Amino acid sequence: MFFECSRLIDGNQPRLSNGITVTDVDGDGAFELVVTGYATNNLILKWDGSRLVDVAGPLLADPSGCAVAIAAADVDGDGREELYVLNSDRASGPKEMGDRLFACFGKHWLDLLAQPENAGMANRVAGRSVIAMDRHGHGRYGFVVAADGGPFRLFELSRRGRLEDAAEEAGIDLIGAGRGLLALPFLSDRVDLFACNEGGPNFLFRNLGDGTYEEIAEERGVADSRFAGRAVTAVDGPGYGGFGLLVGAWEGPQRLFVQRSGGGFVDEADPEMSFPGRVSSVIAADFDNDGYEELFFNLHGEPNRLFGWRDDRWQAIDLGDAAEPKGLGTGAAVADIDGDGRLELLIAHGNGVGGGHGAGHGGGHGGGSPQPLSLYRTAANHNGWLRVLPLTPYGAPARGAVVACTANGRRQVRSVCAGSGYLCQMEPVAHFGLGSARSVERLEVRWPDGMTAIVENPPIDRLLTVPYPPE
Ligand SMILES: [Ca+2]
Ligand SMILES: [Ca+2]
Ligand SMILES: [Ca+2]
Ligand SMILES: [Ca+2]
Repeated sequence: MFFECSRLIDGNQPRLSNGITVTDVDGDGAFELVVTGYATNNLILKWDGSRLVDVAGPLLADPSGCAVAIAAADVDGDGREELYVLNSDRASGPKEMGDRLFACFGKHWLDLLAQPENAGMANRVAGRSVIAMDRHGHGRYGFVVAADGGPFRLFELSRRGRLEDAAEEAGIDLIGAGRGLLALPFLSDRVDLFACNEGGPNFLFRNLGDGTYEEIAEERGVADSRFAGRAVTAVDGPGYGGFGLLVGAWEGPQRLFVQRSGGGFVDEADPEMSFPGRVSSVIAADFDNDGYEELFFNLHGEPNRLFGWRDDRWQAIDLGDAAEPKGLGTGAAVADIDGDGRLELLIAHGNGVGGGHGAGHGGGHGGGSPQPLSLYRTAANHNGWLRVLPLTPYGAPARGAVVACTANGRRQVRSVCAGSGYLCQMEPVAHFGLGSARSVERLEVRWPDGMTAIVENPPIDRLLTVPYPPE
């Protein structure tokens, strides 16, 4: 499936890389790839038409940081996405180094967590994941931080412009060994939250409609109490009654939780898919634009795995160059970097404290096994495609929105990524492969507040931006 094109990354040195996000850092309307570094600099990789070039300035590069996870979202409603960088200089429990919440004012970035008015908000518990969550659906996002050995945090901006922790008010302030997070409307018509815990039951938080949550993992069949859950993404499988959950485990069985009528989940991973391995991240995306998502498992020190929907079932398919049997995968993300309508795959590697290593064995500064990033593309084909970018009322990417695309009578559903896999966030675009279809009958966009917009017969083979509907 994949051909390596890592040579397109300028100055691609061995390093300890972890999480990745895809966001418009410089405000020019095009997305950059932001790659965190553990005791090394964060990268902001910008496509210059032929290569990915690092454009990070000193503040965002933050070379002294121990960055593990990253997420982007518009916290203050100015239409630009802020960046939350989770630092962990310990594997679990109390940590020394605080996190960063970078915000841009004009052309000037600053760390909101370093401002005097936010003193006391610093996160001093080690963690692994951060994602964006618009729990009220009003277009002003919070960041959920999954702690390891402390309660989950939810950083939001108050009306007075100060950061506050709304986790207790929202009812998500539980203590676990937090790993992968996923936030989208997959249980209710508002943004729900799934959280993997390594070595303990997962959390499934259903939005009660008012931005508060009830935890129902056990009753819905996804608690999986002794499970080594690490990474999670949403899957649109043929015939599924709603989004399925693909959960990758660190040295445990992989799960494909499919939602049944009534709301319960059933694990449908067959023995080949569930085979244990050191899974560090998972991605569901239609890489070949045939109209069906592939399921990608990024493993740490073992060959990666890829499953495609072939002959009415999930089958292991050949990864090509992206098998990388010696890759110490940490995070991975997809984006259409060159704008040709086919997704590229970027894989981060390394072995820092919060990355691929198992719980509790942190090396701290200077350890680990540095490796360069790797970038993959797929072969050109004649399949059609349509990419949809819904915007919030403020003009930022509407992460957590859901887009349905009907072509040739078949309906596909994607969510706009607010955070998934592990440590990562994908591009905030609903990407649809169309196979041999040459037209789309209908697009339906549903924002996190329940607002919907219908687009009949949209043009295909392009990126379609869908603004929030006017009053
Ligand atoms: Ca940009
Ligand atoms: Ca903003
Ligand atoms: Ca496909
Ligand atoms: Ca591409």
